[in-house]
Amino acid sequence: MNINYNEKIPNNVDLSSDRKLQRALENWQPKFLDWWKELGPNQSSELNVYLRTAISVEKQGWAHFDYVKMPDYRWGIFLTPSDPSRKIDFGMHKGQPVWQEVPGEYRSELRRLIVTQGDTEPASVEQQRHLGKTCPSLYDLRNLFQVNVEEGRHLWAMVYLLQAYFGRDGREEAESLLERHSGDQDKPRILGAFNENTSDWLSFFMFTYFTDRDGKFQLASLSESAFDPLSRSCRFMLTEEAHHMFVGESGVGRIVQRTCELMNEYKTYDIREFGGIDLPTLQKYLNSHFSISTDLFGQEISTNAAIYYNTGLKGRLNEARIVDDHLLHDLSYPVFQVCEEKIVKNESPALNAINERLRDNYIADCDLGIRRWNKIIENSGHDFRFKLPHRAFNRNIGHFSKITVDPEGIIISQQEWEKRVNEWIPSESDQSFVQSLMKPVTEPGKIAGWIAPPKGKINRQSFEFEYVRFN
Ligand code: BYC
Repeated sequence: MNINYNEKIPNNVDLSSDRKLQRALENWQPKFLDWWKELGPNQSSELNVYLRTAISVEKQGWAHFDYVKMPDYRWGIFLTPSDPSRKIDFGMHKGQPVWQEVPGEYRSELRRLIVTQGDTEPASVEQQRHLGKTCPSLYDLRNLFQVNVEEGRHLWAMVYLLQAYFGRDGREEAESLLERHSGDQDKPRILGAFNENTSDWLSFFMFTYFTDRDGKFQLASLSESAFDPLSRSCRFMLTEEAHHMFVGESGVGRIVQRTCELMNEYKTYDIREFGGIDLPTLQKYLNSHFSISTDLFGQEISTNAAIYYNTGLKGRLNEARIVDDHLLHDLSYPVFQVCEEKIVKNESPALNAINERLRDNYIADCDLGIRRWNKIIENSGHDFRFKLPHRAFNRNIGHFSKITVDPEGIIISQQEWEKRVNEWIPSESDQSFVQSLMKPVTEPGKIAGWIAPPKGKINRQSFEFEYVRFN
């Protein structure tokens, strides 16, 4: 079904045929807009931004680019086309047709998964709301806003599921998604990483590289769900998510590029006084964002995850491509654990290790970008190399939250940690230095001194294009 843009809420779910649901969503819409105006990008309502809007769910040509004032962005509900022959690929219902309704016995687990996913979307918009004031270029400002409106749309995707399939509870949850706020003392966002500050653009690029990548892996697992509307929502969200990770990878890559240029120009690693971010500081930001995002995969051994898998609610990455029985009752999986003051790999029941397996997939994917950033350094003639810290480093969730570990994975005392932590994660002075570079550049074709201009284009528009108009 095509997307209908004549309705108040653009959609490809035939919303007009369900008046009750349509009314419920139209009732939620002004609340969403109030939230956007209050906690979305600061002072952005009057800006004309060159944004892409989804106009179809087909792989080719799904997006349309034009200037839009963000409060007028057409947030809508888009699911990938349904496949009537789709069967459940894993768990106790393997081989049965997927569900078009929520089975009563799984209602609360499914709602919890959808609420957790939904909660992260507006949280990230809240975290990034002040960044517009210090954009390094119009190109970057536009990318920030693109990410923000699409996170807003991802919230719509989850709110649609809650309102369409969970009745009154779903409507209440949809309200709560706008009532919890990132960093709020009384009503914080659900997952740790979404209560952290994203106060500078280096943090934004690291966040879109590492934390949005958790989004990619979680959405991919949820897209395996036996609950077909959730699966189809997540599949389309993944299409948009790719751009967010591109923003992260290319953003960090451009900083590394500029850092190397300054190192070559001034023949020193210590380029802070020349307005660049030195490589050791970048490594500290990387350590911090990687470890916070690694927490987002939950406990290494998780009965929740086992239940989600066994009941068909949440699968593994690319479930159908994995060669095993897709039941996992008799299989094991290697899990890092603490044993006699050392971190070792132990075989654990595979069903309980679902979170850890996804974390492994994630870490391998994170490493690919690190290699590309290292290539930039290598091509500039320098020996420094970035490295992902050990998965046990700086953790707040799971086995490793109880111990202190250096980036190499060696267990150290709390005292040693406190002595050395500033070598590994950004100290207050590192953060103030990075913050001191954050001065807005809003002239088309101009860029801040700590980041290189992009090589690529947005919809064939070059870097010089006026991506955001201020009048
Ligand atoms: N922070 O058995 P466990 C995205 C809690 S990002 C705080 O491991 P489970 C995006 C847990 O709630 C993707 N608490 O739990 C990115 C549980 O509490 P209870 C978001 C945490 O449920 C950028 C207890 O610890 N989507 O899309 O198996 C921009 C036991 O843990 C945390 C999803 O996450 C934490 N990090 O695993 C915008 C997918 N971790 O029951 C968007 C949906 C665990 O003891 N969520 N706890 O009170 C899930 O699949 C699961 O909820 C999790 C946690 C994998 C997150």
